[in-house]
Amino acid sequence: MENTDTLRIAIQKSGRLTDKTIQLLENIGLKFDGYKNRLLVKSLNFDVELLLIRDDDIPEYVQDGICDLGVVGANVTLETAARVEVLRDLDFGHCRLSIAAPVSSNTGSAHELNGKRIATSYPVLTKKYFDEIGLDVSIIKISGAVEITPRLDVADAICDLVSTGSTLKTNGLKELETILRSQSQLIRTNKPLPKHKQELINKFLVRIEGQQLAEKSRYIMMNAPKNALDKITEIIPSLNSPTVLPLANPEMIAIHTVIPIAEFWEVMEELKDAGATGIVMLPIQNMIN
Ligand code: PRT
Ligand code: ZN
Repeated sequence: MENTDTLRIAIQKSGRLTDKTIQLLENIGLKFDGYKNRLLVKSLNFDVELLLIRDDDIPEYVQDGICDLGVVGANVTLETAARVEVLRDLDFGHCRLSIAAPVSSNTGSAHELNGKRIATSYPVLTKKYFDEIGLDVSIIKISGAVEITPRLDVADAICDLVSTGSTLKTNGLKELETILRSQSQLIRTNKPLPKHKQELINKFLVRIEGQQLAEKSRYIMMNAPKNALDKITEIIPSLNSPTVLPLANPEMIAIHTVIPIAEFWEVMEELKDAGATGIVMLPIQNMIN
């Protein structure tokens, strides 16, 4: 497939990353008209098209310049050893690649696995890890249901993706070592791109940054006695100076500001103690600093 003048983004066709990826693209203003059962989807409002493929193929498509950008887990990019540029971590699809062994085997550490059979869908990263710790293991490449291989006596231990850990538990396995922490990333081809494509990429990066900042922030509003303003301003870890508005009661004011969500819960009690009432917290759609 030849690349054209249209900026082409490779995304996962159907899997864990698909919905979040499409949501991200829509949040940064790209409009599309249906994705189901389609390989190539053109944007309705930008010179952009999506190529919907298996996630395993994304890094190589981007490396080879068939696609200009891709959204894929770092685990896949690193396993395929594709030469691409990572533009941004996207803060979804978080997981870890871990070594696990049957609880019943009494293995306490990955260092005890010398000479053992390790089943995995990630042979490159698994081998690299065992080489680094100087162990000689035999790696068995399995494309799915890696977690059942010890029970079938196909392997002594596994190296697989974990998020909640419940799959390991259900299969009587315990995590011994995390060899990689992963999340979805926006990757770009290393091939030179025409100016109009690079400009579009720059525009999307600014929007993604705004989107990520917005997701981590909240707009908060509160009422307070006028004389509490200094105290409240001190408490608020505001990104900017807060907005202060008069209220019908001349002794009272309204204070509006944007703060990181994590800090909101820490300061809420302090705000109340300083005299703030009617504290309202709102989500933010997007934010450009
Ligand atoms: O068909 P295609 O090849 O495109 O998809 P796929 O089946 O290879 O991948 P998919 O859709 O399962 O996952 C896509 C990406 O999501 C992965 O490459 C990771 O970057 C990311 N991701 C995040 C995960 C998980 N979390 C995850 N939990 N990928 C897989 N899992 C598996 C895990 O291995 C376990 O078997 O989900 C199971 C449940 O995990 P626990 O720990 O929550 O029980
Ligand atoms: Zn896959």
